[in-house]
Amino acid sequence: MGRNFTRRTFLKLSGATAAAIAVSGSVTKMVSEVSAETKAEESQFVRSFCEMCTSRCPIQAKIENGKVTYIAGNPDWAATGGTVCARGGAAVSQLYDKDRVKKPLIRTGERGEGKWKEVSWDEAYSYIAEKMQEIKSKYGAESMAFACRGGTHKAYMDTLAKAYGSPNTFTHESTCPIARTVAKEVIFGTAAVSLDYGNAKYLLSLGRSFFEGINVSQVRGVMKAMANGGKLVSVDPRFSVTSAKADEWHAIKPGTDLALVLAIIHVLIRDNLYDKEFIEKYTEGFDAIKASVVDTTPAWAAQETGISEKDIERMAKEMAAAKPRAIIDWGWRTTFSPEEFELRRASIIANLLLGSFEVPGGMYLDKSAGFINGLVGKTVVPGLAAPKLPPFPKPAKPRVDGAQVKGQPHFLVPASDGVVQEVPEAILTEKPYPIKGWFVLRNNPVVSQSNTTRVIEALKKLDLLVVCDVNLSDTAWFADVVLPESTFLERDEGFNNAGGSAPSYTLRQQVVKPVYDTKPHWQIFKELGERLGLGQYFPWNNIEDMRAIQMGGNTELIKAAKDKGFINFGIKPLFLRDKNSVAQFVSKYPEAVSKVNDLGIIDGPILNLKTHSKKIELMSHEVQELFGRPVPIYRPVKLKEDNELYFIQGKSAIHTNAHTHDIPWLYGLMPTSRLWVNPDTAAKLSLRAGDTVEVTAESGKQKAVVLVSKGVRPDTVFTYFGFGRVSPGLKRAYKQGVNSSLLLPTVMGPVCGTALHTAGVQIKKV
Ligand SMILES: Nc1nc2c(c(=O)[nH]1)N[C@H]1C(S)=C(S)[C@@H](COP(=O)(O)OP(=O)(O)OC[C@H]3O[C@@H](n4cnc5c(=O)[nH]c(N)nc54)[C@H](O)[C@@H]3O)O[C@H]1N2
Ligand SMILES: Nc1nc2c(c(=O)[nH]1)N[C@H]1C(S)=C(S)[C@@H](COP(=O)(O)OP(=O)(O)OC[C@H]3O[C@@H](n4cnc5c(=O)[nH]c(N)nc54)[C@H](O)[C@@H]3O)O[C@H]1N2
Ligand code: SF4
Ligand SMILES: [Mo]
Repeated sequence: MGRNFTRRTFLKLSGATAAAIAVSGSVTKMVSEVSAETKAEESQFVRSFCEMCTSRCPIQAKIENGKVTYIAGNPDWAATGGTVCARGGAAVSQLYDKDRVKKPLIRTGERGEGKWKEVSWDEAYSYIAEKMQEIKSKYGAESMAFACRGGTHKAYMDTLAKAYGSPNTFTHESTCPIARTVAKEVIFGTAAVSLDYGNAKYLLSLGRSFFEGINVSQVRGVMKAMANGGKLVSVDPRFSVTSAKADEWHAIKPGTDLALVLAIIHVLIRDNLYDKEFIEKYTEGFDAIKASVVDTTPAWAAQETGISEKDIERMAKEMAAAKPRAIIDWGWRTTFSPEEFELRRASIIANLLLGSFEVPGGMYLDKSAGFINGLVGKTVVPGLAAPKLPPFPKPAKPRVDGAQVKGQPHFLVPASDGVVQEVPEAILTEKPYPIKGWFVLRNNPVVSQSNTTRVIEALKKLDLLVVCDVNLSDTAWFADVVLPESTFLERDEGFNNAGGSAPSYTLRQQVVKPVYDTKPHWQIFKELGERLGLGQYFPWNNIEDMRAIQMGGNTELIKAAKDKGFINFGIKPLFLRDKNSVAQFVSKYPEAVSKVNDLGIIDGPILNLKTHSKKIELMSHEVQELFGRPVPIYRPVKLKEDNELYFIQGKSAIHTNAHTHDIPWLYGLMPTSRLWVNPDTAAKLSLRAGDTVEVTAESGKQKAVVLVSKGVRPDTVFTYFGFGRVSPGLKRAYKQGVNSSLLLPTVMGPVCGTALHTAGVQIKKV
């Protein structure tokens, strides 16, 4: 499983020299080349992929004397260049943290009192199974909800939920990117569309915080584009690290980005700067868009956004000059204003007007195994197979949030994600029916959902709360049972689909044996399933069985993945409308030549999308029918009262969401957060840097220490997300900094159920 590495070679490279040089990707590459050549007795590097955030970068972990001592990027993974971010490197500190949950816990005191007894796994399973059966017989299986953040664990969780009989499975997506997901589905008939940053000539970020909301491959893509002369424009109410690195920073008024995008579309159409040929051939609904932007002039948008008319005109023209390699980023966390859906679809429409689709430096359809096999006409890349399972029982009731339920407001939200904020609502209101039990894994809704106080109130009403986490998270603090999962460095897993512009699979491998009495999620779900009499839905014995199922028994591929940490199939990034990349693809797979048209491109798939018209839909009949919104229209939203300040948040480069703040190394680097206040605002309120203020919103109050900075608009305050933790079990992070979620109301945007992370607040010195 590990990379072979002799003790002698290792010693040669260890010590100060290796420590000094090992940070660079090229050196880790050198190390791995040495190791690959050397047949030896000892494994020193194990390849896997990181789980310190959702980017899941391929890594290699160095082991010395049975302990992990260092995490580097997988040197063979081109997109990250063998690098990791600070959080990835700090996985070691999470692994050996003495404050982790070491054994399953059952609550002995009142909920939230912090009184627990350590129990065996057997006792924990019995307790959970008994309560789950009780909930099923008293209220029906649908009264049990299951939530995780998406990932490799989701399939196991969903299997347990469906086998048990509940339709209510959730991810955290409605608190994150659901608006762009639904926008893509409406326009392309699929959400599997990505952006090629590396080849972009013009990149407009509407609060996409590349250098703090990190995905290492994307960061490197943006850096490559900039190094090649590409322009980066940051539109953000605060001076983020991305704003600092950008060619331009525009401190937009929060919640008005849609006006900017509609003005850009206006200019592109008004001045005939759009890609007419592309629009005519591949899209539907241009006339409706054209009619809708007649009045969205730069002069109008300037009043809404605070960005000057001249700058907006110039931006649109510069984008047109850079087309098709120009991108308005569709965002990652898409939760600023209630009109997120419209903002994200307008951004995609602007990109389409620029012809920025299936070309380098533009948007592209993900090239999955199925996609590639379809082009070639036979299987050249294996898809990830799933175990054959008996049919699931039909749930007695539809989903509690109405996702994909006809006639319900969340009809367009994928049922595989749902609208997770509806869980606390259903617990509290018992509408449309009560939720009585909640199984939460790798998700911390007490901090990551809005209105912490209300979420806690809901948790207190549950008959059963099971939390599977690596530490005593804010949600775990209120649980009946805490199941400690082995950290990602301690667990083997099946394959993870890591494809984008070409198919690839990464493999998670156990780097060291669990330090404490913990288990991997797949084992937890299987064992709990068996305890519930649902063993037939987990028809495999161990993870090797699962890997074999996924790879259709291809042992060679499994071996290759274990050695390398991933498998790809030697396919270079494929952009269907780019002659060179198509030629390259056809030289590898000559069978695909029949798909190439007279222009030397492959456009069959673009003309055969899963939309109603089979084309790209600029105007949506479906959204028209359901919501009376055929095209994006600017609807001004009131996010604050006159005497309030906009309250916005963002990711810090050092921490992940509601996860890492208690991890010793990362806590050491950034133990707390401050509230950014503009000097003019500070002067008005007689505030100085370091003062403590009370921040008041409709849903609660928080104390915050002020940072006076011109890096935020005078009408806005900013803080990094994930601080102010409420679990005393997080001994370091507890109550450090601002819990932004406590200040946010539970508001859902129309069309896609996205959460809202902007609120109006008042601040006063205390
Ligand atoms: N280091 C690190 N990396 C991460 C994460 C992490 O927690 N830490 N989390 C990962 C996850 S889950 C995600 S979703 C991504 C998030 O990646 P992004 O979505 O890029 O990052 P955020 O910081 O959430 O983005 C918010 C930015 O938008 C600005 N903003 C707020 N309101 C507005 C507005 O109305 N208009 C505009 N234009 N800007 C606004 C904020 O000031 C902030 O800079 O990062 C991922 N990577
Ligand atoms: N106010 C406000 N709220 C926000 C945001 C914001 O900017 N402002 N951002 C939103 C965004 S973009 C997102 S994505 C969500 C994220 O919020 P969540 O979906 O809750 O995800 P995380 O915070 O990444 O991690 C959740 C939990 O996973 C645990 N965990 C970590 N590794 C493992 C593991 O290997 N196994 C198990 N079982 N558990 C593990 C962590 O300890 C943590 O308790 O928050 C959203 N909420
Ligand atoms: S971006 Fe950082 S924390 Fe996230 S997976 Fe990659 S290395 Fe790990
Ligand atoms: Mo997110």
